[in-house]
Amino acid sequence: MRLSDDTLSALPDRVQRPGYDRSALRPRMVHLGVGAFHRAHQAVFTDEAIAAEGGEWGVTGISLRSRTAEEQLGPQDGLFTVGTREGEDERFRLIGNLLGIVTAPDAPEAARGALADPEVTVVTLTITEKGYGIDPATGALLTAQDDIAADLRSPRTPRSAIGYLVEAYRARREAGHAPFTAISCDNLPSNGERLRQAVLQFAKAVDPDLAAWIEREAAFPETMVDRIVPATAPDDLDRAEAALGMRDEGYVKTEPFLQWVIEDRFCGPRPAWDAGGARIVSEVAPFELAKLRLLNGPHSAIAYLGYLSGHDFVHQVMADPALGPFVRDLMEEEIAPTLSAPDGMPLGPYMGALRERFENSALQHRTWQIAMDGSQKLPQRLLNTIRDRRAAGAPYDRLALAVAGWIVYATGRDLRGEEIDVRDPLSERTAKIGAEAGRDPQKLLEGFLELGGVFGTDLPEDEAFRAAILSKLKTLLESGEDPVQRACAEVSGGKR
Ligand code: NAI
Ligand code: CS2
Repeated sequence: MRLSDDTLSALPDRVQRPGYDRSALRPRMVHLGVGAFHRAHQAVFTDEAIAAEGGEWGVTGISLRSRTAEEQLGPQDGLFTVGTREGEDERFRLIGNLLGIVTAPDAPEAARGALADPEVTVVTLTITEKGYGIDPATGALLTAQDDIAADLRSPRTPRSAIGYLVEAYRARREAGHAPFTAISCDNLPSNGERLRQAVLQFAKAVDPDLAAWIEREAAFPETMVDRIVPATAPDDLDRAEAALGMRDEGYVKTEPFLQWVIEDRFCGPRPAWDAGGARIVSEVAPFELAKLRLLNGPHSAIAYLGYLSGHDFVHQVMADPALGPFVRDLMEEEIAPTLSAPDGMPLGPYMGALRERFENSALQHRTWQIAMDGSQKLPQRLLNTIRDRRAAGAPYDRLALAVAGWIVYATGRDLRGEEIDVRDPLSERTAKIGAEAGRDPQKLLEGFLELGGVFGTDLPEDEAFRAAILSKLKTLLESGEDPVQRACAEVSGGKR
């Protein structure tokens, strides 16, 4: 039996149901990229908002790439469950606001129609960092990238996220309708501004008047989004099936923690997300910076150093006698001093809570998953923090070790010479650098520092930065037992 409107009544009582009448919803929002994160985050807040304050806030999901989401959710009438895990305990809730899924490459007209619908006043996005088609170091639109270049040539039949948004603005303006509020929920630095700039840069290239209209009328709020949502594994689906008494191909697993901070900048109606637990504030930057640096920075360090140490899961890295304390010190000594505490979020308790979240063994969060797309993540997670440390004349050995960990990982060969399945838009290039440099730390450094989209122009010119990364690469690549442990001991200066 598969979850759907017809089988819904057979779900066990312990599954929390939507607190509203699903049949009263209409498509008032579009979401681009209905992956794991959207289902366990924005979808939950929207369900809470509808239950608290009503509204017809149904969502049409659009997949810009694969059919996966449609295959998972289409036969289920858009229904799916979210499993919240801690210890042995798992709580299930059913989400009711997803009304349908469109796979854009199969049905481009339906995707364009959904975005042009004047009833739709909000578009949210979780398309991964690389989905924006921007340079990770500067935020500039990559006009030569395949999808973006194709869309600039034929903007009426787009295939990229930015192309779809601009075409929707064009259609709405031409029909005399208002634009929607576009909300990036990806872990980009200043995600609202990055999305706005990418849209404006694209629109200026195709129609400057349209760009001026978007700039005047549309809104791109900044957001800080947080909930750890690991990719669903096949045995997660089996386990959920055993608990639910039916198959839910759209099931996602997550942690209890949930946070959404949204800038109060909307150009039309929106769900009462604040009544659903989100914070709507005038300035998101301090929240976003604290989250990207203290959660995602250490997460990436855990991913690269943990993977190279032979750990499959985040909680194993946290239990490692060298890496656990390394992560604590990285947060407390090198990252926190670059931040000011956001309103109501003192950094000490925040860091303690983050470590506990990383220790949640029920999540089974793979280091390999977090290691993906490092070229798109490094600037906001680690390198900008290094820039602040260096400007303050403060040491950054642990941050440098994490960066060196990425460099080794991105070559596609681990410390024993075994192949790594690297998923990254730059993987071909980084593998080539790795192949040419071999195990020579200096050559590796030189090759990687040429990646301007990652390191910018300032860091490669900084002798102290080069020396810091080089020394960590040397330690990692030296022969002998357990180089990651040795490197952690080196940067801890004997501190435990
Ligand atoms: P996922 O792999 O389950 O889903 C990714 C979605 O992005 C899919 O719908 C995919 O089709 C789409 N996508 C990938 N490349 C694209 C491209 N080039 N253009 C357009 N769409 C593209 O991943 P998940 O877990 O949903 O995460 C997605 C993003 O959400 C992350 O990259 C991150 O920015 C953000 N996020 C994720 C969290 C998590 O713990 N999973 C928590 C906080 C933020
Ligand atoms: C992770 C994030 O996959 C990754 O890169 O660091 O997706 C992380 O789980 C979220 O940002 C938590 O909110």
